[in-house]
Amino acid sequence: MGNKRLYWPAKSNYIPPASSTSKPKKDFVYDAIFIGGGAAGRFGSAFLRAMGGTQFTFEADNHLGGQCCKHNCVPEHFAYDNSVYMDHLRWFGGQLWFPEIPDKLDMAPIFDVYRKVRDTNVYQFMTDQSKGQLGIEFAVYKEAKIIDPNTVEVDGERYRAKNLVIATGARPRIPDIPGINLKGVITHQELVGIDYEPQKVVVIGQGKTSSGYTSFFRSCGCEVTVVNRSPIYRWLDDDVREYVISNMKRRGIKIHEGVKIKEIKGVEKVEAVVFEEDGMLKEVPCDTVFLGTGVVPNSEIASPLGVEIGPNNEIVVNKKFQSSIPNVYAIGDTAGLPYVMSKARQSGMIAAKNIMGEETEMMDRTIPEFMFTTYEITWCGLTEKECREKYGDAVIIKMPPDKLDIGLPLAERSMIMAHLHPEMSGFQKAIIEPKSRRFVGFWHVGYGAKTAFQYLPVLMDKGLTVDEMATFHELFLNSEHFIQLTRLRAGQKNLSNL
Ligand code: COM
Repeated sequence: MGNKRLYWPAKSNYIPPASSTSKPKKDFVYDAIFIGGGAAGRFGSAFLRAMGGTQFTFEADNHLGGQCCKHNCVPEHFAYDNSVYMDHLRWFGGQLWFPEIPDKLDMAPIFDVYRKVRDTNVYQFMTDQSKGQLGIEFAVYKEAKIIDPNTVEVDGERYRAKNLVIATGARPRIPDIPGINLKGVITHQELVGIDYEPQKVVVIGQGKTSSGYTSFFRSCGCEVTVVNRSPIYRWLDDDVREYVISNMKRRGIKIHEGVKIKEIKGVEKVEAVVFEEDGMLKEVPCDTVFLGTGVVPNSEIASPLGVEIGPNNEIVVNKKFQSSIPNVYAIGDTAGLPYVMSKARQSGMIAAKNIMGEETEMMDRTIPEFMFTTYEITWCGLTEKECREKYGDAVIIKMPPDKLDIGLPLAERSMIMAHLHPEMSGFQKAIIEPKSRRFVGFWHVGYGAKTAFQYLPVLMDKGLTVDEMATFHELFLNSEHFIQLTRLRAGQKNLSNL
């Protein structure tokens, strides 16, 4: 897989109290043994217990809750929140009542604070909730080895179950580039342990996680250069993409797309990234290279079983999350795309239901997504282009309208920007299939709309029309303006753009 080095995940100082964990039973056949107690394994274990099943969960790390609280979602959001404050202070400094801030702000203390809180709060919560409220039986610091589809071995002892559930997550994909092992080449997992102050950062790859960190580095005042093999953010609607990228450039992030990385240069520590662009060799000096090159599922644990493994190293599963051996399930990132929390947790639930005899498949619901730049970008459903390709037409409701640098959308967190830098207050777009008058896509760039996107796709899947949305109640002034804008058009027999 091109992984020439191990990854170095951040360490924590948390020590789980012995009373919170259990001893697995040797002369017993569990309904399921879960290997891995991250989001997928923890939710699967909890659901199975809620249904009256017996389980035991072996976790190799020192806590339940997985990578999310350690070096994935929580620090990503923590960095993003810091980034928004710093970014806003930069743009507002010296205006209204805002103080000026220095050009360079240190990020090491930001992560020091994060680690301290993580070690005291998050792990303890995961342990207490899992044991006390959910009744999950688990042990930590336990590496499990699979012997056969009903048996695992831990610390030299064998334990049996009717079903095995593999929930071992994924790791960063490390590309095969000369110089990849130099000091200063890091992934988001190592960033949270950073002990020096990056000044010049090159970000290789722009995934949905590295995008937020890219903006974070810039908000801290680093020189930031993005290099990517193909055009970045290809999954976004064209208008949204243009808005997002132009704002990244405006904030001083340099972007090189369509490049071939040749080398990461340095003696002991990284000094520059060399790449080819338009047939020319270019070199960007840096002290940090941040890898945003995707993830690889941790499926190796299943190799003694000979289950089918897919092209990205994932365990191939059906919609019940059964592998090619029916009583061996794989859930969460181990089962491949999509690498999102909702799939991780739902896959645990679905595996548990099937194990307990309730035949269930993952529903084909539209999955909402989000990513950070300095904005929160949320979306569900089709792009405008996809709608036109699929239905031959599209009606668009967007704010601000074309060619208007107006201070709208206007709501919490975009209010001051809308008054001081109106063209940067955000962008949103709803996509309607005009014949049926149904929404087929929603897009939002700004702040505070993420929660709505947990429910919008469900409404959309149920056939939400403009006429129905026009009857919804907005909480004015609201982050996403979809309700009020729709109401302005719903009276039209033949819908037109707004
Ligand atoms: C979230 C971890 S930090 S879990 O999904 O609640 O286990």
